[in-house]
Amino acid sequence: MKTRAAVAFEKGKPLEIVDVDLEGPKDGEVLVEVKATGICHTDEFTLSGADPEGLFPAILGHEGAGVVVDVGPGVSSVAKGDHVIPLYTPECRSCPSCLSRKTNLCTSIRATQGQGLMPDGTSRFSIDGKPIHHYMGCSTFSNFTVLPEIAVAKVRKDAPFDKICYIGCGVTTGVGAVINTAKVEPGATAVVFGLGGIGLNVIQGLKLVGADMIIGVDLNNSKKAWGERFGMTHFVNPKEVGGDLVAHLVNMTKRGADQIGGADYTFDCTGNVEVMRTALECSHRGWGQSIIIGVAGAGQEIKTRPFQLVTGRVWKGTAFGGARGRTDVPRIVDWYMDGKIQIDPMITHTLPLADINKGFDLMHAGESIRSVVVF
Ligand code: NAD
Ligand code: 022
Ligand code: ZN
Repeated sequence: MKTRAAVAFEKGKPLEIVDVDLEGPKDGEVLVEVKATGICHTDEFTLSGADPEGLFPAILGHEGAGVVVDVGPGVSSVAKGDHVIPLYTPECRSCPSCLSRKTNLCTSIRATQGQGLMPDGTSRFSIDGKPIHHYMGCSTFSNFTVLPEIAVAKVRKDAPFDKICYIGCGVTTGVGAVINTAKVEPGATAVVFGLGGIGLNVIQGLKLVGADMIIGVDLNNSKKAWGERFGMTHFVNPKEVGGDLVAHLVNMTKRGADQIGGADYTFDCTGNVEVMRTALECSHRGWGQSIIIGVAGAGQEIKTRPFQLVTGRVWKGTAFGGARGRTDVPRIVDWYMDGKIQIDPMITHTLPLADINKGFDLMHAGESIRSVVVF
């Protein structure tokens, strides 16, 4: 069949909207009509050429929602007509990682996914017989895409595609980092660095679990109102802090008889390695946990003095909020439909596929929290 898609032919060039050939689903695969897709930083990172593992030509996009329109042989967990969210972190429930219960990083199709291919080692997309790479196993910048059955989460049918697509990355990453990775408890103190599409979801996750003090840190003062909307209790602009940012944050979080200070949990949502150090060091002596969510540029390194860890601080990282997609994503859709979490206000722009490059421009300019393409 043919599908309309935004193709990344070369690094650093705008996407081109063209008709692409798409082969039907093979064993264990499903054909999905993508109804909406968010535009996320990783798409831009890959398109720019900064991602050393980026492959071209490719159909980018990893934050989608749509409807199953066909299934290949052997597919049993979803059927035609089901509403699904593609998963860049699949959940096979049978690989050593899934069985370990210690990680969400399923390994069953990892190698081929990283090569931009389906699990059988081939691509379903082509133009004039030349293959086009898949991207993060999703390729949601296409009206139709093929996915492994283990890489879709079946969700309720009354949820709007143009909102729940954001659960395919940003919402689950932010809320999941709080619930699955940090396991924040009610009454906790937290600092969130970077109040973009991820940090705001960390904030609403913290509010959801009943954190007491939620400090947001951003260089951009316009983010104060954004943070407050989702539960932030205090805002800090590092440019307006005279002196040391760590000392300032530790001072703000002083509690109890010993007045030591430091947050129970801190989150990096910037991808900046200096910020990651600050985030670790402003967490509480003895038990503070700092969660790295931001993806740093290729070759970047983090550092701190070992004393920071010897005195009990913990550095952790998280991919897709530690979520097991097929199990956890449908629950997050329910939370949204039940009004427990917000999505609508974070979707600042909605565009047709033809304007997808404008969505990248808005992200560049810092004018959007999330842009969503509706097919
Ligand atoms: P964004 O650009 O919308 O937001 C980043 C925010 O950080 C902006 O508000 C910016 O003003 C602020 N900022 C930048 N430098 C800062 C500094 N030095 N101090 C304080 N604030 C600063 O980005 P986003 O969509 O929220 O994504 C954030 C990061 O999360 C990216 O690196 C992205 O790749 C990553 N991410 C990771 C995962 C995962 O699974 N680990 C998933 C999705 C996104
Ligand atoms: C999504 N991300 C950033 C913005 N939107 C993002 C990027 C990378 C990861 C997670 C989220 C990530 C963390 C750890 C890994 N990845 C490796 C997982 C593994 O090796 O099992 C990651 C993922 C997918 C791909 C590359 C890296 C890919 O499909 N190319 C989950
Ligand atoms: Zn993303």
